[in-house]
Amino acid sequence: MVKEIWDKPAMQRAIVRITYEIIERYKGVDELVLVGIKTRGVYLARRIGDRLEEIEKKIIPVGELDITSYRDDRRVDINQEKISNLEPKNLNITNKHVVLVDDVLYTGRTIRAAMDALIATGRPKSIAVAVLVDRGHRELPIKADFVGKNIPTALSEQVAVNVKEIDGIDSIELIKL
Ligand code: 3GP
Ligand code: 5GP
Ligand code: MG
Repeated sequence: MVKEIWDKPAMQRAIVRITYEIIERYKGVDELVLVGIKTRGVYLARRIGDRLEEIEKKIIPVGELDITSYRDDRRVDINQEKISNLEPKNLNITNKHVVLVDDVLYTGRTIRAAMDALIATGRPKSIAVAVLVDRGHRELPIKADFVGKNIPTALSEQVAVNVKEIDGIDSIELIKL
């Protein structure tokens, strides 16, 4: 069973709100770097970055992070060298306020892995987390600083976050398996 929770305008409003919350928190954007977690977090980070640039009239660096080799539960080979896939390679995060952006926050393991991957690359002044959906069920002491929507879920449910760049449509659906 699929239930639509948010349509495109609702998603856009959440992104605009998160953008203003970021400006308020950091009192501007001068030391800000956004890092989107692949795959869909990247598109959300770009949208927040575009909005920030429109409002603040400044360039906001937006990076992309692939945390696969930093996961504690998915690593193919535990001895495999961890590859920090922060792109672009010349993105400087040292002494910056980094906001990690992802679509869904669930157990928190992705964000933990992302923090490891970031710290292997530089020494940020601070790290915060922005997610479109917090679906609960944390397994680690991790919280989001900026949340589009809290959607309490059962373990048997999934939240489908569709972004037009990949899925052809912007929407959030709750899927009961
Ligand atoms: P994303 O990489 O675009 O964020 O986690 C890998 C992909 O699987 C994610 O896409 C996510 O959208 C999707 N996914 C859907 N439901 C789940 C789920 O319950 N757990 C995880 N880990 N991923 C899910
Ligand atoms: P965590 O590591 O916090 O358990 O899960 C977060 C990551 O897994 C996110 O990058 C997200 O893409 C994916 N994820 C976990 N649960 C869901 C879900 O219900 N829906 C979607 N779309 N992604 C999920
Ligand atoms: Mg994701």
